[in-house]
Amino acid sequence: MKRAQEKGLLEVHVHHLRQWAVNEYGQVDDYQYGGGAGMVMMCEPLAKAIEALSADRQYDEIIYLTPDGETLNQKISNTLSLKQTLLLICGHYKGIDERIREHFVTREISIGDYVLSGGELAAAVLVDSIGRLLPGVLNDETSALFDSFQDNLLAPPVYTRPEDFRGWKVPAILMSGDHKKIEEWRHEQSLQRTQERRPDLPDQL
Ligand code: 6GU
Repeated sequence: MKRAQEKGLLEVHVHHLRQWAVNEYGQVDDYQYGGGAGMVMMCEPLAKAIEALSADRQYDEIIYLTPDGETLNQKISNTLSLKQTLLLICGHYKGIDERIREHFVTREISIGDYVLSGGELAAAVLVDSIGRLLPGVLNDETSALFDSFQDNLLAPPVYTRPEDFRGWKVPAILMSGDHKKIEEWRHEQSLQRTQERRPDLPDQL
């Protein structure tokens, strides 16, 4: 992602919510109505932040990173990689006031069924997974075309030198030079792997 930014393919701007705090103490959260443990991020700092940032850029999506959002997958990353400008909101504590979700947020994304202490790592994951799909970020060798999940298939096993390591040999087919057979073998391995490890993925054929 650093190289992508240096090449001008991607810009990431981080904004600190305390810039839009409600008082001189930098307050951006408060107790929740109805009682209960945990602080909630207040409407005013978030609304002001979103409005101030929207004056400089037209956002295609305003995404709130939250464990109760839609679980991130390759299809979502592919879709988001086609957008020009995204605003990612990282929550903390118990989350953000529901009214911000209703009136500003256009999409809510989780990175999996576990809880993080804040949305920042989730945002970093999302930026990486989108960023690597942008034209020019990956070279031919690392091309995203053959990634696991790109067709709802896991990637096949890979090998490099030596051909024999401690008596553990590389499958003979890979040494055959028969590219058509090799591609067939790889596809078969992908199918097998997907069936064994991820029978929950939508059908491949
Ligand atoms: Cl997006 N945020 C937090 N705090 N925890 C998470 C998450 C997001 N996705 C999975 N766990």
